[in-house]
Formats: sequence, C-alpha cells, structure tokens
Amino acid sequence: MEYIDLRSDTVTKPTNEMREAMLRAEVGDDVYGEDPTVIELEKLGARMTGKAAGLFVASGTMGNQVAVLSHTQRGDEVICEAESHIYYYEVAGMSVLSGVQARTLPSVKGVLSAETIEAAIRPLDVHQPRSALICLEDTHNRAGGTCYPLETLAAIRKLADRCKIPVHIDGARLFNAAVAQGVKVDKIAQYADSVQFCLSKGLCAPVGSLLVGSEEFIAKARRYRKMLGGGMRQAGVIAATGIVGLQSMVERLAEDHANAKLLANELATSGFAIDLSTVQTNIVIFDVSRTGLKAADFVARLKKAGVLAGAVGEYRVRMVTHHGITAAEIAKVVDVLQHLPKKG
Ligand code: TLP
Repeated sequence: MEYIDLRSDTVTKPTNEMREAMLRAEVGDDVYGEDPTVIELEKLGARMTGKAAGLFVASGTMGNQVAVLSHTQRGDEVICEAESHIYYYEVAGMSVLSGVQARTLPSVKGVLSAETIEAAIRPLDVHQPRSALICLEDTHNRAGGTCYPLETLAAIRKLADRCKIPVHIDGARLFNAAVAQGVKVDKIAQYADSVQFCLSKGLCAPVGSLLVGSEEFIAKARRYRKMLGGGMRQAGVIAATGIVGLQSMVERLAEDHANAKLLANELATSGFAIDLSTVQTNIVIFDVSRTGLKAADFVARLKKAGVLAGAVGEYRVRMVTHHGITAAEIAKVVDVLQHLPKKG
C-alpha cells in the first residue's frame, strides 16, 4: 500500500539536487579537518546563524548531547522544559553522558518564561547543584511545533547574562520557527550561546545536524563529538546534501506550514479536540478521546486506511507535514479521518 506518511518530517528523502551534489562532492578525511564540503557546510551554517563556528554532527540528539557536554561539568543542573526533546526523548543522555541532572520546568505551550527560569536558578549553596545551562526548544515538538516569541528569548538572554548561565537552543526545527516568524534564523540564534539545528527534517537532507557557537565552544564540542564516535571521515558526501538544504529548501517550509494549518482547521471542523493556537509550523497534535479510541488504536486504524501518524500520548496523535506532502494529500487524509470506523 502507498502510505501518506505524516509520522515525522524525518521521513523526507534527499531531493535529486541533493543526490547530484553527493556525486560531485569533494571529500577528504574530516577528522584531519580535510573535508572541504564539511568545512563549507559548517561555515555556511555558522554564517546563517550569526555564529563564529559550526560542527557537523550525525543527528540532532548528538548535537544536543555534545552541547550539554561542552557547557557543563558533572554534578551540574540543566534547566529545561518538562516535555523537551533533550529531556523526554534522548534516552537520559544528559545524565549518562554529562553526569548532570535535569531541572524540568512547566511552560505555556512549550515556551518557558524568563520568570519561571529565574525562580529555578540555584543560589550559591553547598547543598545545591550549580545551574549550568538553560536549554530551550524552538520549535517545540511535543507542544505542537510552537515558536518562542523573540521578546521572550530576549528576556531569557538578559537573565542568562545577569546570572552568567549559557543558553542552548535545540533548534531541530529552527528554520520552521524562522519562516513562521518571518525572520532569518540569526534573529533567533542571537539569543543563544549555542544552537543545534537539523538538516534531516524539513530541509530534506538524509542525515545530520549542525551545532553552532563560538570558536572556543565548537573546538570543545569537536573533541566531545570524537569521544562519542561521531568523528566521520569522508562525510562530505552527506554534508553536500545539507548545503543544498540550507540553500534551497528553507523558503518552501512555508508550504508545510500552510498544509498543517489546512489539516488542523479541518480537524477542528470535524470535531476533533485541537488547540489551533499551537499550530504555528508543521506539526499538528490533536486529541482523539472523542472517538472512544486510544491514540495507539486510532493510529493503527489510520494505517489500515493508508495514513501514517504517531501516537504521542494516551489520546494524543501527531501528524507532521513535510516536503512531498501536497494539499491534495491533506484533503485525502481529512477524508480518511472523517470516515474512520469508530470504536467497536
Ligand atoms: N524528533 C523526532 C523524534 O525523536 C521524536 C521527531 O520525529 O520529531 N530535538 C527535537 C526538537 C526533535 O524533534 C528531534 C527529533 C531531535 C532533537 C533529535 O533529532 P535526531 O532524530 O536527528 O536525533
């Protein structure tokens, strides 16, 4: 069966232009710093985000974990949102690899306020861990692809400067946030000391993320990437696809956002519980309790009808729009949702 696959934007495949770029890519041993294509990608990512340096990593998870390793020491505390990817979905990596503990904070639709963060910052006290890092997620995955308002980021930056705590943004979907907010990514990245963004999601590259920050930070991160086994050799063949992604796949993310809104509005009209205010980018999360089915059963029925989605809670279902999903396919999905057999 030909599925309409809305499980994630990670399912996107490299475009023809990317495959051609792979074929042509000049390569070298990147652990020796000799892969010109990787160097070009790292410079491009750093330039776009307004940072001094970049590091090509295997995945968003590796980028986030290398960032935590580089910013912290064992026994530190990392402030993050309660449902953030770095805490929720990274296999307790920060505890295991960095030896830090997470201080998880409640948010409003994935967005932490400066006040909430400030209240969690530890005083200097022999009993308490050091607050060593603030992690933000933009867009926020489990909140439904929500963006940080720039004023909130500015307030958090001010607090971070006052308290001398670095800020890391998990910007797996940073370009979605920028396109939705009508700004270039550097307008968001300026508030963070380090940013991780994925090339392998909406930008359609097959593999990889970039971690960007100061020269000093990236030099440290490069050592940790090596420690984790992420020192790749002729990685230019994959880096080439990231360059194409950054140069030609950013603006089209707006189509994914339009399709997500279309889908969300139809879901609301069809009686599904959905908070339309969270549908700001390419993620649509809705509640299926009204159908009498749990999310996992609902998703299984959708699959039988040719649509792939993800269960992200007992009654919460996630659909993600991406390259290759057209408005016509969204209409088909809506039709399937409206005619899905109910419980029993
Ligand atoms: N998210 C994936 C799954 O892991 C849930 C998805 O399908 O959305 N930060 C954020 C905010 C993410 O959404 C993801 C991936 C990552 C980091 C990790 O990226 P990868 O999968 O490249 O390690």
